[in-house]
Amino acid sequence: MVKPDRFLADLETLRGFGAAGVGKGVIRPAFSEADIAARKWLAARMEEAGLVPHFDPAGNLFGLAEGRSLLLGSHSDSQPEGGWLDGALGVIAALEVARAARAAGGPAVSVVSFQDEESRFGVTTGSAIWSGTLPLDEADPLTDHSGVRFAEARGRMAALAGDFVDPGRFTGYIELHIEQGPVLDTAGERIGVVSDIVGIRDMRITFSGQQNHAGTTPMHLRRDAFQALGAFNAAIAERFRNVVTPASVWTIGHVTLHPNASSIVPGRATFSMQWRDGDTARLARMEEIVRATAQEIAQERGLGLSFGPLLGLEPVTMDARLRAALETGAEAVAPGKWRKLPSGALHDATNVARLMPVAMLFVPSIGGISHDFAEDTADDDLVAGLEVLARAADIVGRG
Ligand code: HGY
Ligand code: MN
Ligand code: MN
Ligand code: MN
Repeated sequence: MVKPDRFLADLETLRGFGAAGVGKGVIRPAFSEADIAARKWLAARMEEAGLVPHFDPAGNLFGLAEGRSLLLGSHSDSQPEGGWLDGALGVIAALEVARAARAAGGPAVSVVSFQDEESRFGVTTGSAIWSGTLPLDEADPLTDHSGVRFAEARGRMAALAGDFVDPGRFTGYIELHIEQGPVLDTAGERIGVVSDIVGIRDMRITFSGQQNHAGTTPMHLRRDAFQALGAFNAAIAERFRNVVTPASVWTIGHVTLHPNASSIVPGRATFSMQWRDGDTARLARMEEIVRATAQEIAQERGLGLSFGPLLGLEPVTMDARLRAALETGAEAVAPGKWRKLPSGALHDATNVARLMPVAMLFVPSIGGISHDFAEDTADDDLVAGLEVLARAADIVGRG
């Protein structure tokens, strides 16, 4: 049997690595001191649970059961201003289910905490590398927003790293995660069984204009990189209108102006352009609009334009057998208080789906808040998620 108190205590301990001191928030980006310390603690907890801890070259941490096993897990790195449960919940729940499975004499469960799911460098970098979506030699030159290269960051864990784990030792993958949206919380439901996960495209775009004096440069003579960004943002919203659906989303979340001074006309604007949708064709259509609009605006305004590497993942559908096990568990633990729903957030399961059958389940996020220090979930919903995961693992393992 799973032990909710031990599970909640481990969750609280993990929160202490990179605790932000605001709400229950954490600051535990991939390969940060807090992240590496947390992974070392997780490795020790895995060993205590009778699993063999194993780091791979991408910084992913596995807790390996003997022989073939079901893989449960998520990620333990966080966004720059992260919630305490995003990823951490799935890793700690996996550890608790692995302990219970071992105590019950099987079926065997292994555990994983993927690295850089929060995409400080690539897009869900650690599981993308492990699954072959992103070759390590293509990941190494990727930089974070401050210019640190992935190769340098992963070098901080090189002494711990062994080979990549053979995916063939796992029969499937199930990930417990917070919903990170408003659906379950608004409906007063406790469990979400995921049907599919959206696809994503993410790229950096740079407009290069003319840095100049903010007082003496007449407006009609300016080649202002921020004005180009503003025009781009308005234009894509207009041009997406007859392409997107209410489920389509796009975000300009990171902007660097150069030189970023109030009395200087910005000479350069580099920004992240990210869009998500459940349909690959629509993602491609949105890309055409992004590129064409940026080119038009650069041309009209006499600015330079460059596109960074386009990173992306396709939409994936969850495995029917694993999903059915989750539905059985959900009906047992939260009868009438669960639903099937798509995931608008990206998860490591998207990459693992290239290697084996995958499925996901959600617990509610209070107020639908995530990627924010205020992210939280009621303890009894966290425990309900743990119990559904344990039941599903047992059904699948005995299948
Ligand atoms: O952005 C995402 O969907 C994920 O939480 N990293
Ligand atoms: Mn996550
Ligand atoms: Mn996240
Ligand atoms: Mn995620």
